[in-house]
Amino acid sequence: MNRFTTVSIVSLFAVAGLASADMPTMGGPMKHIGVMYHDEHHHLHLHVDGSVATPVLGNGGGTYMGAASALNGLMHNAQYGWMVEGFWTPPAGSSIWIEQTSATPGLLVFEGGMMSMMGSHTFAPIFGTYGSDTRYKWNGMMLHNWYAAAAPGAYTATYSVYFGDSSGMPTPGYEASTVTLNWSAVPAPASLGLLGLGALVGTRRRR
Ligand SMILES: [Cu+2]
Repeated sequence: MNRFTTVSIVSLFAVAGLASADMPTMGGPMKHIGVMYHDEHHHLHLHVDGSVATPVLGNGGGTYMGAASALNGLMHNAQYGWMVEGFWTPPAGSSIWIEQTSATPGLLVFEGGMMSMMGSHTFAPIFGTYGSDTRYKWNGMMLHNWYAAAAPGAYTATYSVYFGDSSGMPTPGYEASTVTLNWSAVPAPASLGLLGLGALVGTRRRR
């Protein structure tokens, strides 16, 4: 075994080690859904940041440890984040609820959180994923959930945001607001890393 072959094997192990210890990445800059409440009109207002392009469900083939393993083998993205805008609180006795009213079949959602607190992300299935409740009681902290899909294509999900009691029953007298989010799922060229490594081995051997 010559010196160059040894180097190649070491780098192969290094690459494999990094892949398994990886945390999933957002996939791009944050794209916030601003949630405002106009008390004088008793209605919630939603605004999606239009300055960030449609998120891409990508990075397929990643292998993650622990709770994040929910994303293993799936294209995924966490750019969309629910964010309270302005200073307001829900009406007395009410919470903010987010209900997924429709979505493209095959779109999966897992519970995230703030991107700066990855350890707090549960990756529990939400919004109807794997039979979970389509409604989610939101505590008002920035919430970047993980969207995932196994098949390429265009995906959408529509949400109704409203004030409700502890069981999710809408609070009378307050209007809900709806928003539709979009993604495109584009499979990553999974073999690229290995091809790159192969080229590296070839280069070293030729010397
Ligand atoms: Cu954010």
